[in-house]
Amino acid sequence: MTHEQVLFTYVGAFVDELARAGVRHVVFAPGSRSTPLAVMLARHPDIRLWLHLDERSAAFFALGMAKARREPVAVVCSSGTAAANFLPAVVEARYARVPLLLLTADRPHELRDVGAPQAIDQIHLFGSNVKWFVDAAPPEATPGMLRYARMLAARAAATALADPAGPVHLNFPFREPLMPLSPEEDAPAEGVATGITVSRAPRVPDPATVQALAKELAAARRGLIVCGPQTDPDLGPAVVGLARALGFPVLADPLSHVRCGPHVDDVVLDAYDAFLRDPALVERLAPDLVLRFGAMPTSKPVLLYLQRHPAARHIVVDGGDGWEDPALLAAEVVHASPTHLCSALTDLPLSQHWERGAGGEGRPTWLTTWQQADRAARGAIAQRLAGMDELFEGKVFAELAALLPEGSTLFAGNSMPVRDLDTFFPRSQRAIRFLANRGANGIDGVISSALGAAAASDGPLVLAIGDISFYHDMNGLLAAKLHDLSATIVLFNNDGGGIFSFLPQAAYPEHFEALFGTPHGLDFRPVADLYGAAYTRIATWDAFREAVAQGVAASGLSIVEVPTDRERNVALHREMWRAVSAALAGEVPAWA
Ligand SMILES: Cc1ncc(C[n+]2csc(CCOP(=O)(O)OP(=O)(O)O)c2C)c(N)n1
Ligand SMILES: [Mg+2]
Repeated sequence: MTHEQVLFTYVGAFVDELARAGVRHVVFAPGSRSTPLAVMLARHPDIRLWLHLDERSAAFFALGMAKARREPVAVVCSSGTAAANFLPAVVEARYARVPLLLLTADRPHELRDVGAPQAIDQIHLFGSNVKWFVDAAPPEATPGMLRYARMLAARAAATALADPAGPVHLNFPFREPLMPLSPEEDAPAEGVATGITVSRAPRVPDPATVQALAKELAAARRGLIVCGPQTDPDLGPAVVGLARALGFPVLADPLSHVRCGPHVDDVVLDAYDAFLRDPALVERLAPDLVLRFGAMPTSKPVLLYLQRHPAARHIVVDGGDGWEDPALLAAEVVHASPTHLCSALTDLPLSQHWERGAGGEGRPTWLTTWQQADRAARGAIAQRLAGMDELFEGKVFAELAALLPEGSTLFAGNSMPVRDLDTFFPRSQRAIRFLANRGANGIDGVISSALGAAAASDGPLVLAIGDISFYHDMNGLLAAKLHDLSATIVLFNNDGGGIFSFLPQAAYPEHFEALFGTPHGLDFRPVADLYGAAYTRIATWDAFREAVAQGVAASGLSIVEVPTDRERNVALHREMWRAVSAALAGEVPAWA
């Protein structure tokens, strides 16, 4: 065999096994060293290649796709700083548990650390942020080495998916010449047809664990379920079934996939971020047991509330062997699939305990108190928003709740959008999916992640993003133009970092604008022109509704700019919380 035949046969076996392992989408940033991977991926009938020109955006685009599809998505690049640009997305994938495959091309061993061009140390480039790193063996086309190439692909995909999911890095040393062969020149495919199957099963809890937990839950009088960011769409129905059986309220972060969908009923609470700011209520709602699923919720008041009641028995359920307990409150960690655990518990006769035995002040009162607080808070917010003509960032999410059709995805940027989503988007039986980059909470790569999710979604996608986050990833907009993607971007333009006005830093005006507020004065309209997007800067709510409805219905990219003022935004939020407190004082009964 010629050098090229060896190279392309080896890479062909790897790519074919990648497809067999379920990798359907690969994002690709151009370069010479990655030619064998690029050519063999482009040739594979079951793989779709998505070109992106900027590696940082490419990796975030792949992350968004992998997040939305809940399957491994690969991203390919050349050697050198190209590979280094993957790092921010790798970090996010690590902490958000996203199965991302990093395929980097490298110089062969003899050209490392000897001053060769575009050669950097790519060994363990992403450090402890990846679940598995392999510096692949140089290509050979013996049957044994072709089986090795297949093993790499099968194992990389399986490792990325294994709970907790995360990124895997394969580094490929390729020796020149790298010119592709035409398919007719391919070497005979020796050993290429034999694939590897990796079986994967959720961690089904054993009956003894379920029984022991059922006993604890049945004994609790003031139990609470907290659902934070996680991606299993089946958790919603399972957790609501359990909450019903137990008479426990469910605090449902939008990113838990529990807040919206046909499973939703009145045990699902959505206004906790507002009513748990009320100190009297935080005291009154003392739990004796907390059952947590997913990551810690975005809401700071929820975290403070949980920390205020450390005596409650905290049980954290994790489907892998992760440890989601930033408040260090867990008394028990259950490593079992949350959905399976909820179903197994619900199958037991849990509710009999409290319905018959708990007495006059049993769980129904506890649940009702939470529900009343939730209703009062949501009512106060809705009332205040209804009469509001001025543009307020929080109101955008209440408007989107009414505007978004069934099957939509709402991607929320970090900083204020993800928080306002939590506070202002009410629960609903409509299937709306919420996504965000909450692994590492970066304001980078958000546009690319959202467009990756758009490329992987059937329904419409709306991205709600702040101006600095938008600026950070303007390069990401190119994906929409290159791949004819449809998305609507709601751009909150408060000319700077609005979140900092909520923080103690705001009390030091002499440095505040220069160090935290950071106004940039950018007009984003020409950016829309550059990337061929429709652009509307709205001034009224009617204009907002019209622009979003149009964006959602149209194909292509639409940007809807909502101009707001940072200081006024804080004042309006505080007014909202005061209105909630006033409503609570009138409506929630005292409960011993
Ligand atoms: C990559 C990265 N750099 C910096 C930060 C720190 N940071 C958090 S929020 C924020 C400002 C975000 O401003 P914008 O996107 O306009 O949202 P707003 O605060 O106005 O809602 C910054 C700089 C971060 N989270 N990630
Ligand atoms: Mg801003």
